[in-house]
Amino acid sequence: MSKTIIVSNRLPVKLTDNEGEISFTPSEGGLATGLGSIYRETNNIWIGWPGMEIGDEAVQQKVQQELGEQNLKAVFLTQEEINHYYEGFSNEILWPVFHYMPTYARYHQQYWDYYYAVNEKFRDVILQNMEPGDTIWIHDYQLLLLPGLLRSAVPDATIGFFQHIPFPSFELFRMIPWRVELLDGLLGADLIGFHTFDDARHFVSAARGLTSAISSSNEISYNNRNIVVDSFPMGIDSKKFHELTKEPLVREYIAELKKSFENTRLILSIDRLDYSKGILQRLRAYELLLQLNPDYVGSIVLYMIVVPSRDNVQQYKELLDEIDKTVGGINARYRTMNWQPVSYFYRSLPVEELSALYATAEICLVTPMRDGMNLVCKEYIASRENGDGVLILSEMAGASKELSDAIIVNPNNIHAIMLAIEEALAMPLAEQKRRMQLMKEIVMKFNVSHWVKLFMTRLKEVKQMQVSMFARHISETSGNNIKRLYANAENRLIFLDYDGTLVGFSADIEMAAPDEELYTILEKLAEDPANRVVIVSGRNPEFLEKWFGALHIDMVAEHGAWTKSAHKGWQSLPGLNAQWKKEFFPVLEAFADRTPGAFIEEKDFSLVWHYRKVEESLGELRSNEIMSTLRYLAEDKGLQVLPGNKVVEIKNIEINKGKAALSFLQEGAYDFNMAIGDDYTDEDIFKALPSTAVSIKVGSQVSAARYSINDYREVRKFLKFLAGSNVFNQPAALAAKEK
Ligand code: GDG
Repeated sequence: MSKTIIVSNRLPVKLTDNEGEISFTPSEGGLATGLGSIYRETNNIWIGWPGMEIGDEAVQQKVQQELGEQNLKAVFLTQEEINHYYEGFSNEILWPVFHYMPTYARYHQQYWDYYYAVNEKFRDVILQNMEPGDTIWIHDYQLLLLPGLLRSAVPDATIGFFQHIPFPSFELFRMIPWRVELLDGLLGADLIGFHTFDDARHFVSAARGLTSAISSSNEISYNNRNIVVDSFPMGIDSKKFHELTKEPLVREYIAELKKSFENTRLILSIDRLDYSKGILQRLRAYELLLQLNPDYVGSIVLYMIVVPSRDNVQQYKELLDEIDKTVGGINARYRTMNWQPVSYFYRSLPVEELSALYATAEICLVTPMRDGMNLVCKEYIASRENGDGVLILSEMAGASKELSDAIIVNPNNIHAIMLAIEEALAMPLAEQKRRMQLMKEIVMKFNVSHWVKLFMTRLKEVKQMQVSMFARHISETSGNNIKRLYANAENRLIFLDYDGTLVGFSADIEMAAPDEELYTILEKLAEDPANRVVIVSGRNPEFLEKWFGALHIDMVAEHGAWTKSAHKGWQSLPGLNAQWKKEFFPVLEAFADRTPGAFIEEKDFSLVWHYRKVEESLGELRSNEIMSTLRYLAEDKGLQVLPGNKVVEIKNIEINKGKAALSFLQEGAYDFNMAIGDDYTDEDIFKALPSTAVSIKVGSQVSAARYSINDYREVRKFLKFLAGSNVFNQPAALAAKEK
């Protein structure tokens, strides 16, 4: 029976070493609870580092065996590995850059070497435990290379990846020296999940900008595989937090808190010690509040818990010092005989105390500078038994995308945070309840089990989508079938698009000229008297004539505006008008003038605005602008505005590759029809051909074609195969997959 393997840096356990006697307790984190429903079931497992260096092999074996009883499997790491892979690469490079604090990053080569080696170590443990058909779900930034490493070892594995921290904008990500390797690693997954749509968008633009990946909305095509990138906002175990407040121990804590803070209103702040959490800015806003509102003195308290974390790292030590000083300063300046403005704790609390604080505090102040999601704010909402309370939330936390009924603040704006606290303190109960109710519905519904279900279902769908796309790929079997039809036919009609189909895409349109190999292929096809070969292109007749005029083939130029039968002259489609070009040219020129790299190609019956040399997203933005500016005007004049591969083309509505293909079809009785093309405009031919025709889409986009093929190189191999050669040489990965 196939199983699911969860992989994360840390196993969901806490190990304690009692003079060599190692024992462990399950950890209660949100991820552990959410995934508990998976890894504790049947033969599923969770692989990760147990959180402690265990050098002795006998002890390792014992721990491994005990963990095994809980469906857990340890990856043992040395202190050296932890220092470089985890504290070094993960926390001194990826963490700061991904949280928009690149000045904290330390790009040491050694960190990278260990990061790579430890990711390999994780891969090896997975391989020891994995069987065909298993689903692997990898978590977080410590394991960015793992999907790719695993993919190379098991090409058809089902791999999901979820990143819990933000994915920065392309401009920041590109600063990392090993950026391409990191992307290549991540792109080994089938489904890549982030908390927010913005993270997903940033990832897609980094992949497009730094690798050969191409994308269409949230689908990426890379190394002949299709990968989906999506947002899956993580939830908490909301029922647990909701119920917890009813526990007797929690009631006791609540009573104690109420007693100790009688007549004072609690403002709660809970974070791990981290510079991304905005702890100092929060303290400054609180101090400003006291400074400007002396009447709050004695009546409010900031209850601040900072959970120890990474405090052997210099930046964290400095942050801790600074927090200590700031809290000390505020308390020293504002305290009275029987009141202290900040109750500060540097330690971790049992979950019951946490729950009591959530239930008691009137305000929860969550103001990170950046946060992938932030679960504290969701836990606060789930714990509000009376439906009152106010959440102040940073717009830089992923959670702000869902919890829009919080008071949303910019964490860099100390004054705005101060005003938000004032607003919260003054908020009428009815308004508090209205907002809290809306947020609670979201937190209860989009809980952690819902999140797990969404991710796993999507992963299955992605795999199915890949299989159905793969089925259309020309394989050895379908290739042989097509060759049989070809061999048995006496009268064949073959349509071939040019750019992107017979040659690669070049930034310079003059450069994409035919080479020797292509001439040989076309000559071989054309010399067979049973073949009628037609090149159907968007190029103008001059280009086609220069390149193919000497061959015995037919040609269609400008998408059907011009036609030439072998060795006869060019003929234009009757009744075409080109007057409109005068009016449209200046508009396109104005767009080209404000877009470096763009240029206009004027053909007899069409105008083309090219942006293959323009910065990618600017080109796309401009092409959309052109289309919306010209659409109505064009319709009015009987023209069409069509998006193509890095072009926008305006032409007469009568011009259509499909119509051109039909007129060829009507000229003879063909018993084998084939069309190969990569462009939007080739879809018209695919649709115009009879359903028995062999229509082949180049690239992996959605298409009306019956088959697909990867790129122009494969097209050439396939044509050689049809015209004589014995083997259809497909890529090794493709062949392996089909067996
Ligand atoms: C990463 C991302 C993303 C805190 N103090 C105590 C305690 N906690 C628990 C909270 C909460 C968790 O720790 C903190 O979760 P966050 O989401 O706030 O932050 P990170 O640890 O940085 O987590 C983050 C998350 O992954 C999930 O994807 O939201 O953006 O950075 O559950 O309750 N628990 C106990 N005592 C404490 O003193 N028992």
